[in-house]
Amino acid sequence: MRVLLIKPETVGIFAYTYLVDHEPLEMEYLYTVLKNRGHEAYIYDRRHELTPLKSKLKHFAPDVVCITGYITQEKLMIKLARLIKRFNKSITVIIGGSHAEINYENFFNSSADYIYHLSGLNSFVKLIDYISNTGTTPLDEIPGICYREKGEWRANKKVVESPEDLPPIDRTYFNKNKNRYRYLTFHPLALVKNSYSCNNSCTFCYCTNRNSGKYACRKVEDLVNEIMETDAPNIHITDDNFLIDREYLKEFIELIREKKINKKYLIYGRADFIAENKDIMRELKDIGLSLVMVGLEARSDDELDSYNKKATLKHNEECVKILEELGIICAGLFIVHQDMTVKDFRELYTWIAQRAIIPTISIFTPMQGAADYSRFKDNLLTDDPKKQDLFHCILKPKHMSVRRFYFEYYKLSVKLAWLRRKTPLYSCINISSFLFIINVFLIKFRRIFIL
Ligand code: B12
Ligand code: SF4
Repeated sequence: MRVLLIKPETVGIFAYTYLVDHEPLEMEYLYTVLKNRGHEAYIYDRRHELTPLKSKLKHFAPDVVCITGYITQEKLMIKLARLIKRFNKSITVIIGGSHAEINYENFFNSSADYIYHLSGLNSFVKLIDYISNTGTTPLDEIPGICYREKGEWRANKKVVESPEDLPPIDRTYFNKNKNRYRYLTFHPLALVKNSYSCNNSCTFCYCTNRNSGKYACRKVEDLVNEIMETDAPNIHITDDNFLIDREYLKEFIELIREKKINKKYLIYGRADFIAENKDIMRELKDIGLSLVMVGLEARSDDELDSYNKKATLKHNEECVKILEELGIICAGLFIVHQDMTVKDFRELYTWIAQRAIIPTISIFTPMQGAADYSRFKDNLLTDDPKKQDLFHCILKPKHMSVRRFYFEYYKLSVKLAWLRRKTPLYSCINISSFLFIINVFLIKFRRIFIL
């Protein structure tokens, strides 16, 4: 079969920069699985490829189209599915990805034939075999898929999976396009997926509920082998929390040394682990750990407790100190919430400004699929999924108007960005970074007329 793999265009602020741009790893996995089953697959990354959808469908003539996407892309994914069916209703359309995994019902009003709601790909293999008439598993026995039966959607049960089942990835697409991919000065940059879910349960977090809430990771040797075989000097391990197990990390460090791998690593990690495991952090720095995205979230224990963070302000303080001492970039992630006063915004600025942190500030968002969602869902100012990008105020602020809240939020973000403007991490930002915005506007304008 011929299978078209669509990575839709970015929605929101990330569309306006090429300074944070990642390979379409999920599509490279689907490509690998399909190639291994003898199918012809093509990655159509609409963030970069300007060919209109219709021409792509005409020239590639797919039997099946797979569409991925995040929450902000929900409407776009539905629209793409509709246009594909309008072009040729015999094309089978499968929707999947992080958003569909938990919120698959949101796609019941789409023209898709199947909705895929798992993290792993074992069921995808079964589904593809079913569609190509080479399989033995009937539809109702394929876990993690939704399909229509007599006009009604039917959702098969989920299963808990492990990333150990993912196939060794085929990086042909990455190798062809690697110069695109970067995280600011870390360029070229490859993504490596090593785990599903997280074993903590912060109430705002969507990721922890994936894979039915069960954390699972790959064997260290598999991770290290993939890193070794990936032709990129910078590796972003996408695990929601890579700093979980001391013994696992010791083995990781040992293997990286043994195989003499010389790369830089970007990871996500928790403040409490960093605060309590300085020795491991020192070793990780020694083998190339360069940046940790760490959810510091707030500057008081009460706020941290309200998120069920299970880490304290003391951990945060210690974590920032350790990362500074070791020369690892602390990319601190913070949340501003709707109970904050103007004074709270000011104090948060001061707290961050006084410490060695390169911050990203998000607005508290009860994301559909996160624990907090049911608590707040009746009070949301909008149910537009595009606004669930962590940069929109979708709850009514307690002490100010929504407009004032945005003003305080942008003031805080811009002041902090200005304060950190000389950090080496931002040294790649120059005038051409801004010219790129014009380019994006032109592309967006063109897509109004030809999608
Ligand atoms: C790197 C990253 C980014 C990169 C972009 C990466 C990229 N290549 O596009 C950047 C920094 C730009 C980014 C931006 C955003 N991101 Co982001 N990002 C991630 C991160 C860390 C890794 C994603 C990744 O590449 N994973 C690797 C791939 C292989 O795994 P996967 O996507 O889970 O796919 C697996 C399965 O889902 C399946 N699959 C995927 N698609 C399909 C399709 C079909 C048909 C099938 C059958 C299967 C299938 O195959 C894979 C096999 O394991 C995740 C968190 C995480 N740890 O996963 C958040 C995450 C995906 N991001 C998220 C969000 C919210 C955003 C933003 C909206 C907002 C923000 N402030 O970050 C923007 C939106 C940008 C956009 N696309 O419009 C959420 C998505 C939640 C949701 N409900 O969709 C996540 C889960 C984090 C979170 N905060 O909860 N992100
Ligand atoms: S915020 Fe981080 S530590 Fe908390 S549940 Fe999510 S991934 Fe885990």
